[in-house]
Amino acid sequence: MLKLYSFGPGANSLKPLLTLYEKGVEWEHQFVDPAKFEQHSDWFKEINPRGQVPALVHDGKVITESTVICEYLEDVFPDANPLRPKDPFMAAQMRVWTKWVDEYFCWCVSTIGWARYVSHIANKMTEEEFENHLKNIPIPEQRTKWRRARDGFPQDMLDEEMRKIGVSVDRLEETLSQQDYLLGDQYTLADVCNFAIANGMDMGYPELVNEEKTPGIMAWLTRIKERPAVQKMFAHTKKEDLGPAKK
Ligand SMILES: N[C@@H](CCC(=O)N[C@@H](CS)C(=O)NCC(=O)O)C(=O)O
Repeated sequence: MLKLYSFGPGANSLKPLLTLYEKGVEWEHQFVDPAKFEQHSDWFKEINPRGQVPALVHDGKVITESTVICEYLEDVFPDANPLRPKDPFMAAQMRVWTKWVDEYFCWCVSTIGWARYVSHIANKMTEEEFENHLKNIPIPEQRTKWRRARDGFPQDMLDEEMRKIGVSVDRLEETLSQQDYLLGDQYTLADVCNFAIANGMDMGYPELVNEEKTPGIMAWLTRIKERPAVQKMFAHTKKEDLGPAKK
């Protein structure tokens, strides 16, 4: 039994969704509704005490951390459309890319996303609702992030994160202007994990990601979106189709 808990096709949740569709295995999806803060509910924290998605449950065992989930799926289903190079050196290069997403690229995009979008959710609550809600958030750093989403992020922090987004875009373009995928010809978890964060940047950051400045990234995004598994995933994994999360 394989069950994924996720916010649907975006950011960290997108990584295992893409991997599961590429693998074509039997699995079940449970949508965790961020609008209802279901990631901080007691039932979900029993699955992931950190109160974050995605989380995978396989035969009663819980696997967390989006990139780790993808590697786990690769280990359990190695023959179904391999997404990790067999060559140890190339596998190491893949992990340099996935580590970079998790430690650098994802964070700057996330902070700007919180300032732009999560701030609206945080500001809809009354002071009392907000303070009560904070008590359900298990990670102290996430509590700070929620507070900043409500009160405003320091401008120097936003400037620095925007600078890092620029660095990230340049790094991706440098490679993708020369080859189809991040490791060359093979589509791997390096692409899955970077795509999960980069998808939509042409709309969110049109001044940075566009046909003129970053043709390599644009072609790579299109190439990935044209993959049958990716098309199927986006067609099937709509938030509204999944309904509210149930225990
Ligand atoms: N390092 C974790 C990060 C997970 C994460 O940040 N999840 C976000 C969604 S992309 C989340 O659950 N945010 C809700 C919250 O923290 O309140 C991973 O890669 O899985």
